[in-house]
Amino acid sequence: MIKEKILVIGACGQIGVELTLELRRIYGGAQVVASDLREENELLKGTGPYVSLDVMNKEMLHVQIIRQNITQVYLLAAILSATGEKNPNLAWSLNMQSLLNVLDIAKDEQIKKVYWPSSIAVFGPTSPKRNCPQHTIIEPITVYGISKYAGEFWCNYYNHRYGLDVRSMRYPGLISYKSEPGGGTTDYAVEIFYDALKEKKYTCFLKEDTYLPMMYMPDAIRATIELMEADASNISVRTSYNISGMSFSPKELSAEIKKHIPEFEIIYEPDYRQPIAESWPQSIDDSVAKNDWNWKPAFDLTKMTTEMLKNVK
Ligand code: NAD
Ligand code: AKB
Repeated sequence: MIKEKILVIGACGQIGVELTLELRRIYGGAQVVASDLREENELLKGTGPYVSLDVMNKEMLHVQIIRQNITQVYLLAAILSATGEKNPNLAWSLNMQSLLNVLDIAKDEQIKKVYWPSSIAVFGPTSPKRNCPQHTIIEPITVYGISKYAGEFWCNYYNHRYGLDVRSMRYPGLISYKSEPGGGTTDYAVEIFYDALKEKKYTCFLKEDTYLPMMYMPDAIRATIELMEADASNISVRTSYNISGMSFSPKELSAEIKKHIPEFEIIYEPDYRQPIAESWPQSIDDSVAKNDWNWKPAFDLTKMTTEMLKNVK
C-alpha cells in the first residue's frame, strides 16, 4: 500500500499551523510537507519538512507535487473577508487561481484527495439568518464570499467531470490561540481574549448584538480530518458542507469573559466590518454534515472561553 504524502499549502496561517501539527501526529512528521509564502512558523520547526512555495506559481507547485510524491493536498492559502475588501482584485486572483492551479494539477497527477475550505461568507443578506440551511439562497456581498462560492462550484465540477475526490466545508469564524487570525470579520472573537488578559479592556469593531457562527479550533481541525477520512460513498455534498459549532454576540462573549475577569470592560466602535458581519447568518444548520459523516461539535461558548483564557499568552 502506498503511504499517504500530504502537502499543506498556507501551513503558517491560523488553521495551517494546527492542522499541519495534527496531520503530522496522525501520518508521521515526514509524511506531511508544510508550505507557505511566509517563513516557517516557530511551532512547525523540527516537526517535519517545510518548503517555501507560492501557490500562484503553477509550475513550481507542479514540481513540488511530483518531487515530493504528494498523494493529498490541503489548500489553505487565501485572503479573508476584511482584508479582501481592501484589495478585491488581489483577493479574487489569489482565492480563485490558487484553487484552479491545485485542482488542475491534482486531476493530471492522480492526487487521491484535495481539501479546500469554504466559509459562511458564501451567504449573503438574502440567506436565512437563523439555522441557515445547506441548500438555500446564496448571494454574497464580499469579494471573499464570491470567491468562496465560485470555488465551491469548481470543486463540484472537478468531482463530477474528472472524478477528483475534492472535499470542503464552510467554516464559521475560528477561535484559536496557537497562531493569529489572518484578516477576517470574526477576528474580534480572538483579539478580545488577548486584550482582556493584558488590558482588561477591549474595543470591539462589531456592535454588541452581532450574532455570528463560530467554532473553537480543535473542533475545526477534528471536523476537517473526519471529513477527509470519511468513506467517499458517504459524501453527498461536493460543493461544501455547512458546519456549526456555536453562535454568540460580542455582548455574550464579554459576559462570559467577565465570569473569569470581573473588571473586564468592552466598548463598541463598529467599522467597515459591521455590514459584512450583518450580511452573514447568525447560526448554521449542519444537519447534512451530521447525517453524512457524523459531525458533532465538542465546544460551546463556556468551554471555549475557559480554554482560551487558560491558554492565551
Ligand atoms: P490565514 O490568512 O491565517 O493563512 C493563510 C496562509 O496562506 C498564510 O500563512 C499566508 O502566508 C499563506 N499564503 C498567502 N498567499 C499565499 C501564496 N500565494 N502561496 C502560498 N501561501 C500563501 O488564513 P486561515 O484563517 O488559516 O484560513 C485558511 C483557509 O480557511 C482559507 O481558505 C480561509 O478562507 C478558510 N477559512 C478560515 C476561517 C477562519 O476563521 N480562520 C473561516 C472560514 C474559512
Ligand atoms: C472571516 O471572517 O473572513 C473568516 C471567515 C468566516 O471566513 N473568519
